[in-house]
Amino acid sequence: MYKNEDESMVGAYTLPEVLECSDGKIIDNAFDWVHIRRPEILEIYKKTMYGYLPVRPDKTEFEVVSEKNDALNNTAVRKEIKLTFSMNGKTHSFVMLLYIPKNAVAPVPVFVGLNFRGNHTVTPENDVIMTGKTLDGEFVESRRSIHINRCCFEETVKRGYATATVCYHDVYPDSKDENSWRKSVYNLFYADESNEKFHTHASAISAWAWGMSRMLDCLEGEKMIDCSKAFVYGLSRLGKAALWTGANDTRFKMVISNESGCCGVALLRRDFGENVEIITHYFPHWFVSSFAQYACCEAEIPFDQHWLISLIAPRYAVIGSAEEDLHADPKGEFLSGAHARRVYKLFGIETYNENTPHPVGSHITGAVSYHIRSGVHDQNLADWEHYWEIADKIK
Ligand code: GTR
Repeated sequence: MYKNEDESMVGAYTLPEVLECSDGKIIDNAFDWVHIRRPEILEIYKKTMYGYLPVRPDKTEFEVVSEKNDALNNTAVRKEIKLTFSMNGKTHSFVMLLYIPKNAVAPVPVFVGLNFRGNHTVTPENDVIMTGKTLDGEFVESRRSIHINRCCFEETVKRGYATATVCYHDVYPDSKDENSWRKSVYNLFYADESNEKFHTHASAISAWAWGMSRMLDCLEGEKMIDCSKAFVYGLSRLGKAALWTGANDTRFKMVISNESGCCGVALLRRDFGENVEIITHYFPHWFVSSFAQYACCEAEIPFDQHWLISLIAPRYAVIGSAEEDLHADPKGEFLSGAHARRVYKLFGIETYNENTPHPVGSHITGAVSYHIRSGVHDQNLADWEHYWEIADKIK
């Protein structure tokens, strides 16, 4: 499959107009943006790309399955909470791992994110419950703590934030296997329709977004957490999910895309890195099936990804790239943030533009922020330094 990673081969492209409504009206104020254009764009994304999120279930229960008051070297209160959803005579549940700073004297902001390989893989603690569906035999004890750098829980807590995570497979197993959606949260809401029919209107990314909103529902019941300062984050495919969560759920005050790349924050029309043909071939279940029609013809997509950042306005959108992560198109990620600026301007907020310098290692701050660190595709301390810096301004 074709993939370009040569900047000199990137041709000219025209971005679709974010402020122009489908009836031709040009939006010039925040009220019309919020009430006319924003809902229109959200609907276009649901129909064309990410599908429709499930609704809230009839019944939700939160059960604390473990609690420890001296977690993370006595710096945190740790809870493992089982979230169980019931609807149409069926149930679905997953376990959330939560750390709250032990010395907090008032409710603290919270980071909310999914993890790839189980809650036990992102914590240094050896008594955290192993989570994650056994997709390929990888959910084993030997993988404990392999990804602690991705979440940096100890440092997050030290800086005065709570932090919560769930394994994404427990919300929707990440596989194009046709039974996956039946093992996902969508199973609660649909009668047994064919895989083909299901994917005309739903996707794994929407399920993951739904899961992060349900995590926030649960956190709203924690008296030491200030949910008016909830920050959703994610790496790569989970960054795509974090963006979609923030677009739908305006309770999240900050939305962090860590190297979300193609169909995340990167501009689709810039022919660089992963493209629609590649992503819909390997991961068709991330999108509604009709999105694959745009393989090799990105210019025909009715939107581009600066529209997705615009859906976050006027809240904080945080974009992180890595220099060597060409697959995710760091420049396309930067430009997407820059092109969202006219929507932020409707709210009287100035954000960075295409010409703002952003050398490797630098941080652009503001309501739309950007950083690019050296190194490869990952989420680590250098990324978190930037996220905490923005979060500290909100705190
Ligand atoms: C890749 C995929 C990317 C990105 C990545 C990840 O294989 O092509 O879009 O999502 O997986 O999630 O690590």
